[in-house]
Amino acid sequence: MRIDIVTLFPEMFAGALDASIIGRARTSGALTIALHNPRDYTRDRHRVVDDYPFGGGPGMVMKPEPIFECVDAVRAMAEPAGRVVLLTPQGRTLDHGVVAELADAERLIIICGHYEGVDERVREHLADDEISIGDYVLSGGEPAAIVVVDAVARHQPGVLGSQESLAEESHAAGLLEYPQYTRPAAYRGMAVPEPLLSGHHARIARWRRRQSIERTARRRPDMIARASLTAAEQRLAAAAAPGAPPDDRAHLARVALPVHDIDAATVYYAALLGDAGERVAPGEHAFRCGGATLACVATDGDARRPAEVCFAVPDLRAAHERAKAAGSAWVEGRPRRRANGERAFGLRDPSGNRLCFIDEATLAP
Ligand code: 6GU
Repeated sequence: MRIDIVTLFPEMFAGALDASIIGRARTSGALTIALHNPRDYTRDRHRVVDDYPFGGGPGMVMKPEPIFECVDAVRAMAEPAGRVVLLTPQGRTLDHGVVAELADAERLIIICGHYEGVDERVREHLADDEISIGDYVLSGGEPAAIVVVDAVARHQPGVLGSQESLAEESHAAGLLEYPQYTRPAAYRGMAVPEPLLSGHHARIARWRRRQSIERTARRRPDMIARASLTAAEQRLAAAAAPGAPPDDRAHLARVALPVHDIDAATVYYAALLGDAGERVAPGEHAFRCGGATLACVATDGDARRPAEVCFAVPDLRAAHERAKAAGSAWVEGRPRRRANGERAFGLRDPSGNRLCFIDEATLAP
């Protein structure tokens, strides 16, 4: 990709375009950048690039001729003609989608606005696009050009390693990045979260996904609304949203009642509760009761099958530790994934009643 930058202050780009990823992209040839000064395209002795606004008012306006002539000359320097982007606080706001769109072009010609503005004829008859990098005013388009070039360079093939591109994908998916840590594992009493040290890939991935969702829900509720989340993830996001009550306790999620005849039980409980419920599996009919579910489960001829009380918890590991320490009659060795996708473990209370704990992020809908 080739990017031509039209600027009255090319010296502002020294360094910014030479180091790190942009520098690497230029060295590798993935990106070509050239700077052009409209002042070099003036024809008067004083090389004037700005003038007073017609109609009066504060500040100066960038004259049209040096910009038009500069862009004409720049266009002729290479193929294709390129898309002309005017950087101005009045443009559409840069975001991941706009960056991806710009990055698709083979060539961009970026004009940096200055002073109180640019003659309207540049906007109307020269620019194909107008872009702003946020709702605040910069003294000129140069810092914005660096932002645009950096963001666009990251999309060029071969510029990022596969590791680096993960951040891109995360933002494209509409979520903020999860927290990152490196050694040492403990520094000034600040510990790295335990799941990251576990070496257990699935557990690490779960922890990171959850951190991304919670962080996005807390900081960028606008992004969460557009992200694609499972029902369980939506509950996580809702719990983390600003203003949601803090809650790390166990919730009663489901009571599973054994029934001899699932169809007769469905008719009975539908009449009893005034609700048709939902057949969630051939042998299971669920009734929503507030935040919890009453599940009628066919015994399949096992007359002694006991009822089961299930709790949803944010931290299944902590619940497992508590279950072992509390004096349970029996605790399943470790949490497992069940047929319905829930991560859970079973246990029995000292009286032999069947209980289970479910990771709330995996709770079946
Ligand atoms: Cl592109 N230019 C200027 N001058 N100010 C801005 C901007 C651009 N984007 C946000 N503020």
